[in-house]
Formats: sequence, C-alpha cells, structure tokens
Amino acid sequence: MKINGKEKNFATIVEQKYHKSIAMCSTEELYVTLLETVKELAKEKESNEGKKKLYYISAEFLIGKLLSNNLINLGIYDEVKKTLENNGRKLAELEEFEVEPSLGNGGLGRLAACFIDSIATLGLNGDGVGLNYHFGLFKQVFDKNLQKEVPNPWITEESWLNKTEKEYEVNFGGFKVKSKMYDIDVVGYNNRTTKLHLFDIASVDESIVGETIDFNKEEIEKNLTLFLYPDDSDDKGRLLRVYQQYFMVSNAAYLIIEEALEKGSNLHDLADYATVQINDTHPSMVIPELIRQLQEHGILINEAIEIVTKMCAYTNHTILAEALEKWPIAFLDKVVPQLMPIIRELDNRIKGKVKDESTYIIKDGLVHMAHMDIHYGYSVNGVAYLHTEILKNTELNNFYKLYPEKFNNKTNGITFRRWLMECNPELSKFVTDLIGDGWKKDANELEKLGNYINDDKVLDNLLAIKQDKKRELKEYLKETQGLEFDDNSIYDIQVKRLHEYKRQQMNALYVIHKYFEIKEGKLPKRPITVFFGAKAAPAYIIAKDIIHLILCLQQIIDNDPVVSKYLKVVMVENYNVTLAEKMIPACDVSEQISLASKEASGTGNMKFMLNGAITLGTMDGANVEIAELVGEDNIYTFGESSETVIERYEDASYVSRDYYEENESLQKAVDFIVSDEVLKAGKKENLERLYNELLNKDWFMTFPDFDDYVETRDKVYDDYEDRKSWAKKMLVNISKAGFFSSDRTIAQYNEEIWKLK
Ligand code: 26V
Repeated sequence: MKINGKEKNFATIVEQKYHKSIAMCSTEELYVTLLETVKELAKEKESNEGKKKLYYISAEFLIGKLLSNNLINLGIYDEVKKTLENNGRKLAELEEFEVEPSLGNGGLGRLAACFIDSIATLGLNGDGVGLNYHFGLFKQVFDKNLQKEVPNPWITEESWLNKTEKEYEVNFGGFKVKSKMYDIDVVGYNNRTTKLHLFDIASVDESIVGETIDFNKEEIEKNLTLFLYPDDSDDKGRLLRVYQQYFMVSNAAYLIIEEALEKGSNLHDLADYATVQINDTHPSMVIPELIRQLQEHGILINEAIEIVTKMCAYTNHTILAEALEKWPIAFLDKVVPQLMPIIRELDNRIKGKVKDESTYIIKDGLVHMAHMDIHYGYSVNGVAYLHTEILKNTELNNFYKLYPEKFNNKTNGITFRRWLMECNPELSKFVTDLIGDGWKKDANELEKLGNYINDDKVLDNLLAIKQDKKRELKEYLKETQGLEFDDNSIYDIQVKRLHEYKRQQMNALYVIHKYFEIKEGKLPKRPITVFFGAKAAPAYIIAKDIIHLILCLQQIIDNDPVVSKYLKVVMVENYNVTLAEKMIPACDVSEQISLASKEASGTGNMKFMLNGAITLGTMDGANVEIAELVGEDNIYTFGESSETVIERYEDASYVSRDYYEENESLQKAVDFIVSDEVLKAGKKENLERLYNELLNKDWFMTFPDFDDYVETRDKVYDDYEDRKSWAKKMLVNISKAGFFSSDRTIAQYNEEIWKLK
C-alpha cells in the first residue's frame, strides 16, 4: 500500500510502532494499527468539491463493522490478509475484535449505510448527517425464552469516529445545548471519500445508564444521544425522540448554511448549493428549521419557504399508518416553540389554497410530518415499484392528485462491496474467475453468468461454495452461541426486525405444522433447519410474544429426539449486521413473506438473492421486481395479492375466526400455541395473548395465506432435491441481482432528484 506516496507494508508499520513483529502483537495492537492506517489512507483520498452538495439526513445509519469494508474499498484487503497470514495471524481475529455500532433499527438504517457507500463510490458530492448514539439500539439477550434488552456500548477509545472542530448551539424550549460533530470517513470503492457527520452533545452522561436500558428520560442535557429510539416506544421516549430529531436537523441546517456560505452562496441561491434528502419523516423538522435559520440571516419568509421547497426531497419507507409520524402540538410547543409559528404558517398557507382537508399539516392537534414534507419538498419517492404505486394510487393519492410531478420511484439497492465481496469472498472469486471483475463497478455485468447455465462444473462449484458457507455458519454459531444443527439440512432463513406484518408468526405456524407431520410419520426427504433472527421493539408486546413462541418451539423440538432429526428451529440471539454477513451467504431459502402491500421494499431479499438463495415470498415490495427479473421458475411466490389485501382492509371484511374454523390443519397449528406442551416451555400469559390475537384479529392476515404458504414451501423443499436444477435457479438469481446494486439506485437519485455534477 502507498501512504504519502511511499510504498509501505503493514508488517513494517507494526514494527515501527511497537518494535515487534505482527506475530508478537496483541489483537488490540494490530486492530488499532490497522484502524489508524485505514484512517490515514482515507484522508489521502479526494472528495468531490462540486458546487452543489447532497445532505442525506437520517436518524439511522446502520453501518456495521467497518474494518474489512474499508480494506476492500481501499483495495488492500488481500494484501493485509496475506501479510497477517504470513505472520500466523488471521484477519478474522481483528474482525471479531471490532465492536459493531448499532445505529439503526433495520432496513431503513442499513439502506442509509449502503447509500453513503455508493455516494462515495460514484464520487458524488454528498455527506450523511445523523446522530452519534452512544449505545445505539439495545442488545438482545434471551432469558427463559423471552427477549431482554441490555445496553450495547460501542464507542471505544480507538474508533472510526474523528472529532472535528465544529460546534453549534441548539435551542430547545427553555434551555440550550452545545453540540459537537464527529466524522466517520466513508471510503468509496477504489474511488473517493465522503463523510458521515454524527452530531453529539457535549454534556451527554453515559453514567446514567446502568445494567438495563431504562434511564431518566427527562434529563435531556444528559441523555439526548444515549440511545437510538426503537421502532415503538412509550410517551416519554416519544418526547425524547422529538428532542433528538430537532437536535439532528438544527445541526444539519447550521452545517448546510455554513458550508454554502463558505463556497460563496448569498443564501438567496442556497438551493444551488445544497439539496437535502429526508430519510423517512424523522428529519422533517429540517424544513421549518432551515426556514427559521434563513430568516435569521435576513431572508423574508416567502422567499425562505420558496428556497427550502426547492431544496428538500422526501423518501417514504412505509405505508403503515402507525409508523407515520404525527407529533402532538403540545410536544412541539414544549420542545421547539420557535418552530411552531413557522409550522402553523406553512399549514395556513395550505389551508388557504387546498380544499382537501386530508392533506393539512395540522389536524386534530397533531402535526403530520409527511404532509409537511410533501407540500414543502420538491420530490416524494417510494422505495420499490409496488410501494410507489400504492403511495400514488392509495395511501397518498390525495397528494398525488395535487402534485403528480413530485412523485417518483427509487427501488432500493444494496452495496455489493459488503453484501458479496466482503461477506462471501468465495462466491466473489468464483464470479470473477468466470466473467472478470467488471461486475464490481458495473453490477449488470453479472448477467454474463447466464452463459454458464448448462455448465455442470460451474453448477457443481456453486453448490460446493454454498456448502462451505453452510459449514462456516454452523461452526460460527456453535462457537459463539452454542447452537447446533446439521449442515446437510436445508437452511431456511427469516432474518429481519420482528413485526406482525412481516409474519414471523406464519413461519412459526408452518414449523408447528411440520412438527405434527413428522410426529405422524410423514418425514421430509432431508432435514430442515428454520433460522430466525429478529429484535422486537421493547414496548411491542405481541412482537415479543412471537419471539417467545419461536424460542419455546426451538426448545420443544430440541428436546424431541425423533422430530429434531428432521426439523430444527434456530433463533439466533441479537441479530445484527455482523450475523447477517454470516447467515446470508449460507442460506438456501430466503423467507420474504410479508403481507402483500405492507413491506415497502425489503433489502434483505436482495442480499439473499445475490448470494444464491432462492426466495420464498409474497408479491410484496421488491419481491415483485425480483420475480419479474428471475422469472417464475426461479422464485416461489404465494399468497393473496396486494389488491385483494387492500380491498379487505377497505371493506373490513376479514374475519380470522372463519378461516380457523374451516381449516383443520391451521386450527391444529394455532391450538398448539396454548397446548400443554408449549405452556410447559413458556409463559401462559404471553402464549394466550398471542393465541387470542390470532384468533380474534390476525390483523396481518396470516390465516388466508396459510395453506398456500404450506403448499409452496413444501414444493420448495421437494425441488431442492434436484440439485442441478436448484443450482441453475441459484445461478439465475445471482446473474439477475445486478439491478439491486445501490450504485444503480444512487445514480437514479442523482439523475432524477439531486442533479449533482
Ligand atoms: C415502524 C413502526 C413503528 C411502530 C410500529 C409499527 C412500525 C412498522 C414499521 C416501521 C418502520 C418504518 C420505516 C422503515 O423502517 N421502513 C423500511 O424501510 C426499508 C428501506 O427502505 C424497506 O426496505 C422496508 O421494507 C421498510 O419497512
């Protein structure tokens, strides 16, 4: 590697620093040296200094561990790995040493992380802006088959964070805090760098956090940046969340205006210098805050509104009503009294010219954040074709009628650097040996793999790589979590946040169904391992009950010597990016079984496909586009269509009990939840609650899809036995995954929304 123009070797860098060889160093010494080296190399890379800059504001950046990712993007992964190996050490040892920052809940945060990788790789002038949560999201531990949440500190003395000189003052109702900005260098693949700016407060106090994630939620000066808000929370948590959001966007707005002024903006032309992507509604207050700050610079309100409307673009990530942010006026009056007059003014202007009351910003004492974004932004996008269509035709139809030109689709993507090159170097090499390495820069080149569809040797090699990754996962989970399973079994995996709409409960019902079949002597041709990985929001009771059921099933089957030969449930603890990187390459069957219309896109589905797993899914989110690309022979779809589902909600015609009463095998599976056997393994209160929820509500309609799911899943397992034809399906999936590169997604954002040079 070249540092400061001089050729250097990692071994000599270590030697100079510690006066000893790599072999003699502790893991920490090697990790710290490598971290410093990478930071040094990142500093040397250029960044795009174009006139207009993108600020991708997001409350979450689920970046994962950065060491190997950065080595790959700097092009020194193989070199460093070899040097370590020549000295009897392994890169894996350093990878394990690094702590994973958990600065996101799930897909939305991971998407933001993939996006900044692609922004850097494409050499665009764009930075990420977010918050430096000291504990991130909670760490999940299992205790008596229940989820417990504990704090997850990640900031060590030596970390990827670089302290900067930037400090601002942020005003809340009644007090103010001082902020400071930390930067993480985002290294593009063989290209330039950008920055992830994470704001923190000077007065944060980690000592108020004990053994649990409970803490005094009222001492804002001390707790503001301690935790990432989970998907669902209580009232005090919600208020803290508003403080966090304003803190984030106020800092972002100061930064935007400061950088524009430095580049020569007179602020009347701010929209030529800056564009803001609002990632879900969490950063929506950036709109009134930019207006407020522009007014402080002497710009009058009419013009300030006009400027900001030309600057802000909004991405919607869900149609679930309960996930769309609406803050009580009382909250905003308390936290940001300086913004409320502006928000009222924005609302009054709409009330003065738009008849359709459903689009008003303030209604029934609530401020509808998405409504503000749509009226006062220049772009609204969904995250997959179907999702955007549903936004336009149903959920946001009233807005679409007002502003058809603002609506557009940007189907999500994933970075292939992390989700293939890093997590599956074997498959990566296999692909490169066949078609060259052009795919690393232009993912569409993966299509060339299609030429090998009848090449038996290629197909055999593909199966062999999968088998290796399955063995690696088995060893890893045995060592780290004490989990045991057969690597000759089919690996069927559902890993994602726990939400009823994602329907882990339907997967669990299938497991129960299979359990009965095996008991009755109907044996599967090959053992099946059903993997789950999922965190539930601490206040989301039913989600936690579903985890409880899955853990009880795991225990019951483990203790059953007959069934466990054919079926296993493996629920991994604390599913995170690190685990995803180990599980996805090992997967045979990718479960993407959300209720049609509810999963905006999904991005796990893309990662699995890229690693040669076959999707078993509903026609929802990006599954629809996967199906279109791979063709019906290479994906298994089932279940009601999004149209039917939407109709059922509209006419409120769904009665779960009707399905239960008419379907014997479903009834048997559901009843098992409260059978003596399960009650012995678990808690009556939780299991009964879940049982009643399904029987009396089943809001996400698992019962109508159950039979089709069982039938389709059984077919998947049958088809798996024709190994050659399965390998062909794998190859087709990999070859068609190019569309889901986040480089493609970001190029489209830039061409159609940001228009950076
Ligand atoms: C939040 C909440 C909070 C209250 C309880 C119910 C609920 C359900 C969902 C959410 C998540 C909202 C935003 C989100 O994370 N969306 C995800 O964004 C991903 C990236 O675009 C996308 O792939 C996922 O389909 C979408 O769920």
